[in-house]
Amino acid sequence: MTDVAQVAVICGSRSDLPGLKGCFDVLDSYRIGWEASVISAHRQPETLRSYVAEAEGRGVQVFIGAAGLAAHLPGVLASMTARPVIGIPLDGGALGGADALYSIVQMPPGVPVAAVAIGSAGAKNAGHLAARILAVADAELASRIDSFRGEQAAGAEVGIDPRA
Ligand code: RP5
Repeated sequence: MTDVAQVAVICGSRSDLPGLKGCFDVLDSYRIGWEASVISAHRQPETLRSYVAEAEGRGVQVFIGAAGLAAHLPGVLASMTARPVIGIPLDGGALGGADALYSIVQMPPGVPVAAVAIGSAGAKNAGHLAARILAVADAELASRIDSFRGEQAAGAEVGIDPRA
C-alpha cells in the first residue's frame, strides 16, 4: 500500500465510524492509501475547509463523505473541492437513512456528488467507486480491480444440472 493517502474519508460524527469499516476494508484490499477524519459540516465548517485544502496539498485525489440525518457533509465537500466526491448516506435516524440519501443524491446541478447506497453496502461501494476513479490513471490498480471482478463472478456461479 502506498503511504500517501489518495482517498480521504470524512464522516460527520464519531458515531458514524463503525458503519465505515466496509469502506476501509475495500480500500485496503486494493492497497489504496487512505485517511479518515471526523469533521462535522454544520458544526465545524471552517475546520472542514482547512482540512480539504491540506488534504489536496498532500495528494488526496478522491473525497468520501459519510453522514446521516440531513447529511450536508458530501455536498459541502463538493463545494470545497473540484476533486470527485462520493457520498455515503448513513442510517442514523427515524427515516432509516432515506433522509441522508435524498440529501446526498439531490445536489443541485454543478456541484456533483456520487451517491451510493444507504449504510454498509454503500460504504463498500464507496471504496470500490473510489478505486475505479483512481484506476483511470493507474494500470496496476485497474488490474487489481479486474481480479476482484473475476473473483466476484466466479463466486456468483451456480452449477446447474441440466437433467434436473
Ligand atoms: C450527522 O448527524 C452525523 O453524520 C451523524 O450521522 C448524525 C448524528 O451526529 P451526532 O449527533 O452523533 O454528532 O451530522
